[in-house]
This record gives sequence, C-alpha cells and structure tokens, in this order.
Amino acid sequence: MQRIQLSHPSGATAEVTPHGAQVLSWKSAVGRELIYLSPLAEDHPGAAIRGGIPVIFPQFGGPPPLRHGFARNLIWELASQLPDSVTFELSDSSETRQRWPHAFKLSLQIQLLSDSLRLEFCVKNRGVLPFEFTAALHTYLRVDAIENAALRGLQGRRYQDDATGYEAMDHDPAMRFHGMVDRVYYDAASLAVQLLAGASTMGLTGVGFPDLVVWNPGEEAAANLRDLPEGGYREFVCVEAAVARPFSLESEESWSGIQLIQLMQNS
Ligand code: TA6
Repeated sequence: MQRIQLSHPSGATAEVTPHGAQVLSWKSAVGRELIYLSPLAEDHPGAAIRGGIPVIFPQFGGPPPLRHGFARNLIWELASQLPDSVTFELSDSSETRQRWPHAFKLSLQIQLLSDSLRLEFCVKNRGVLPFEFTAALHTYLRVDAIENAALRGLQGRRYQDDATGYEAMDHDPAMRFHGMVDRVYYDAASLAVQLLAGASTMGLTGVGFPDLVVWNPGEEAAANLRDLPEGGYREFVCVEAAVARPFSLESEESWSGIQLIQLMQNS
C-alpha cells in the first residue's frame, strides 16, 4: 500500500494512502497515536481497510451489494500535496458506473494543523440527471480502553439505534460503551462532542454534514469481524460525520462537508 507522510512544524504527523483516500495514522506533537488502525486490516486492491478514516460513498450502511459504497475500496488520484496537507480525487469510471449509474467527482482534502486534523469532503454531480447519495467519514478514534471511554455532548438528543432498531433519547451527560453501540444522531453533526479516550480527549465537530454516527461493535459482534484482532474493539470508538439520509444533487451541483477533530488534552 502506498503511504504518504504529512508533517506539521508543531511535530504532529499523519499518514494517508490513495487507497480509499484513507487516513491511517494521526500522531500528536508528542507522538501519541490518535487514530485506530487494525493490525489485521486488509490492504489488497479492492479491500476495505479496517480503521483509519474510511470514506463512505455513495451509500452509507444499507443493504449489500452497495453497503458502505465503493469509495473506500478504490485508488484515488493524488490531486495536490503539501508537507501538511493532501487532496485526493475520485471520478466515476466504467467500474463505478456498473455499481452505481451516475457521473460524479469526489475530492477529499486532509489537512494537518498543530492540534487538529481537518477533512473536507466534496461531491459533485457531473451527470445530466440528478442523483441521491449518502456518505460518511467513518473515523476510528483510538481509546486506551473502551470500558473507560466516554462521549460527551449528546445529552437530550434523539437517535436511531441500529443495534436495537428503535429510536431513543440520550439522557446521560456522557455516553459509555458497554456492548454494541450503533447510533445515528440526526442533525447533530454540528454539535461539539468530546471523546474522553483515556490519556487524550478529542473534540469533534462537523460543518455541512447533517448527521453524527457513533459505533463500536462490542465484544460479541467484533468476534465476527475477521480483520479485527481479539480485543481490538476495546481500542476504538467511531465518531462519524455522516449524510445518513439521501441527499439530492442536481446536474453540476456540489455538496461539501467538513469534519474537524481537535486534540483537547494529551497527557
Ligand atoms: O457506521 C456504523 C456502521 O454502519 C455499523 O453498522 C457497522 O456495521 C460499521 O459501520 C462497520 O461497517 P463495515 O462495513 O466497515 O464493517
């Protein structure tokens, strides 16, 4: 797998790959890894790499064969590169049109700042007809131990619980992770949430993305994920900026969304 290194004068670094335009690593100025990448992640052509920041397009979740889309499986083009930022692009091809019959252009700019990682995702409809898409930045954040992790900032928000199939309301000031968590919080991506990850605390916010998804498979479901080692589920929480409901783009129209992840505390 081709890897591209990014570095910031502060000492922060990141590693990205054109495979899925995926972030694989983000390290703070003192060298602490903030992103989870499975040691069993498959990286052969066409694979979905488990961990990092997969780009989900044109379908978030939903039924196979398009479940979680194809953008994460394909090699993107490197459009521009600076020491601390990189932009990848992906356009429709005969391969993508076989799976999803639309003309599109995606771009993802990944920018390393002194204490933050900023991702800007753009979708353009290059066809003559409108199309609908759903999408996500499926960010795997590293936690020291899942049983001690907590996510703050979602109290009083309604969510669709994909683990139970029901809608529910978050009553707790801090969400904890005991077993599977698979929740879509609609119209919540612009909230400032904080992940208490152990030694580090990360703040997340989205611009343009409507929805926020929180996922950890828990022990039981993790055992069915062949690209996750035993106990691997204890080391991450996915906090995703998402377009979970279909968004329509007219011909030549564009949409863009940003996910900003800020390191707030690092001991
Ligand atoms: O974003 C949450 C989710 O859709 C979960 O339902 C869960 O299945 C997860 O993503 C991982 O999906 P993947 O296809 O990467 O195994």
